[in-house]
Amino acid sequence: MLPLLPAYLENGSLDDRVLGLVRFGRSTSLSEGVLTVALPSLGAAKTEVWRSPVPVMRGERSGIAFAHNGQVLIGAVISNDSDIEAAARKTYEAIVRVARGEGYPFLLRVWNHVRDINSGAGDAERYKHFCAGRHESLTAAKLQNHEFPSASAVGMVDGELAVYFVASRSAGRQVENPRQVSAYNYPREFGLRSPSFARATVARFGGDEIAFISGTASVVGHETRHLGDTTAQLEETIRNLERIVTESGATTDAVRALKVYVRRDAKAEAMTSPLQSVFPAASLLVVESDTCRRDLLLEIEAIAIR
Ligand code: 3EB
Repeated sequence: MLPLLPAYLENGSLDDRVLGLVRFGRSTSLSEGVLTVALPSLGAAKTEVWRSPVPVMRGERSGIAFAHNGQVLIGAVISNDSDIEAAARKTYEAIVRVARGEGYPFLLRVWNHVRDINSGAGDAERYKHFCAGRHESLTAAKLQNHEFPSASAVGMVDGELAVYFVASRSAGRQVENPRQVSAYNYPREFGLRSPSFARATVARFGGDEIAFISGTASVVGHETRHLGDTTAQLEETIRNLERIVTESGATTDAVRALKVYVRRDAKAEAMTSPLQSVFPAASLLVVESDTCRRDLLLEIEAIAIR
């Protein structure tokens, strides 16, 4: 069995063993099952490909393009609604409906891309509206805090909302980071509705255990650390990653994929070698994007396998 891991490639195309294919570019679209998100890649890798060990079944329902293989379903959806709260609400309603309808009711991992994620002041920030819409749909679908999927939520420069996700036939195990307040318990200053995600989810497929580590940043407790200092934020983020990897039952050697989101003015080249020395087996995808807090200069997600 191939483990459920993404490959970060220069290019790629769909065939009958591809569960999901995402391109990182300058515009946002969903066409013929291929999602393109407006997050320019800063390296050679521009495509995320999820291969299946067995042929997949492909479909489309409620605006979601998906493929499944008997174990997992990977779906992609975009919304062109400029009301980001409504876009998030409808998108998450559709995700839950399709995941359950196709027989993959457990959301393991969700990637969220929000245009101009930091625009708007205070509670009017687009990210906070996104959080409100997501929260409303997930709680309407009867998900408890400890059932939220792992996630990332970052900015993009075109479109309104683009989301892709991995859902499973059997439940994953949610893992939190003791160095950090659980996002769903963030205090009121971070918005009327807390961000609905787990720090990690661990799933078992055949003999493999896969840990999906959420977008991780320089947050300790609930506070951003090291304002304006990219190097120190990277170091703090690595400490958070090491801890959540350990809490997930994996090791730093078992981290196989890292996606790095960096703000325009952060130095992306300086991140590669510290990351490769801590996570020697990881392949890297580096993209330019905003993060969900103005003061976070970078966010890093990971996938580990055992
Ligand atoms: C943080 O630790 C950084 O809203 O889905 C990371 C991962 C972050 C996911 C989300 C937000 C999300 O709070 C931000």
